[in-house]
Amino acid sequence: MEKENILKIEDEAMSEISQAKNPQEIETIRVKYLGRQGVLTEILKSIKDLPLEEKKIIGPMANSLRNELEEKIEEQKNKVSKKTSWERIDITQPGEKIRTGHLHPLTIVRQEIEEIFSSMGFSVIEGPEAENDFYNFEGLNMPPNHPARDMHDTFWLKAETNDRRPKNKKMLLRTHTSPVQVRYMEKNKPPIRIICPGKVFRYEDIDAGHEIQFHHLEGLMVDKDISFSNFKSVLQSFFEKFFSKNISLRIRPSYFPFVEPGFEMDVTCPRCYKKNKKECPLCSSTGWIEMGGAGMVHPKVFEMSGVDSSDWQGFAFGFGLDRITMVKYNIPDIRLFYSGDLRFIRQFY
Ligand code: FA5
Repeated sequence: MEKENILKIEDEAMSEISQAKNPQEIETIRVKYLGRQGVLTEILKSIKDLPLEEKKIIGPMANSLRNELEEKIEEQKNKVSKKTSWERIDITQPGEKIRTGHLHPLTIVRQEIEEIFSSMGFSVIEGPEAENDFYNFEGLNMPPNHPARDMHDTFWLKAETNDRRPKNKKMLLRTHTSPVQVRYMEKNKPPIRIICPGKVFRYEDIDAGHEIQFHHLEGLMVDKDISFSNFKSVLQSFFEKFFSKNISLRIRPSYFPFVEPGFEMDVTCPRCYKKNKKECPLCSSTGWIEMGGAGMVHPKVFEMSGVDSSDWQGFAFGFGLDRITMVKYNIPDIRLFYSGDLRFIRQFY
């Protein structure tokens, strides 16, 4: 009889405890079963009066039920108690690193270049990305149907410009940052020392070295008696500071309609400089990397921008910002810059 009674108490007590919703309800149940006059306490008290055979069975059963109920009560108390979040924090655990935002590698390099040129007296000037035909082509000595336009695979826009000069009224996404020199010379008299960084667009096949949207950095210096040696000296100083090592600059003759003479600039490959050139994937083992174009400003460009070329001379240059960043950090593929892949971006903290 006592045995069935204990099993019944066990069923009821366990079910009541697991349904209790707050510490007060749990306490009421505890008192009901385990309090001084609790149901189980009364049974425990009466064990001493039982016959020996029954004592042997009921004693351990009642004692073990008391332990079980105490455990179950503790468990339920933890479940329903509303601990604040800081009470649940294990302060012995190592902290989690908080990630902060940071600059994109192209922005880091752009700022670095701007600082170097600023230290040489150049100002940073920006221009519009949606340009008209005059500034992107005509004003740079590329009238309509000029064959050099073929070198720039152009994204034409549907909009038309209201600028009265271009014979071709169409607008386009600028294919280089050279239009900014024309805009600047129209409004500012020499002497001029500017750099013009920014996005440019070309309708080209995309591969490891080419994108349809990339960045150029243009430079223009106009003053009295400016010669090719000034150009070479400014660029040589820039490349040495930028790559923080002894870099040689190589100038090759080339053609751009807005300069005369025109050049192409190469720098010694920073990866295999003074090492074994045979195994360098960056410069295809030539030891030189093409950085961009340059030249002495064409008298026609001066004329169209309102600058008297008999008084003033100047040089201009333009290189790929993406390209120079790839060389500096040994980045094998231009597409990584625009991939949004955090594993790549996070290397530039
Ligand atoms: C020009 O765009 C001239 N405006 C540069 C210039 C300025 C010459 C002033 C003379 C005086 P070019 O088309 O070569 O030049 O482009 C310059 C650089 O941009 C190239 O040397 C290369 O480094 C980079 N470049 C060209 N096309 C791409 C492309 N699709 N993706 C990434 N970089 C490119």
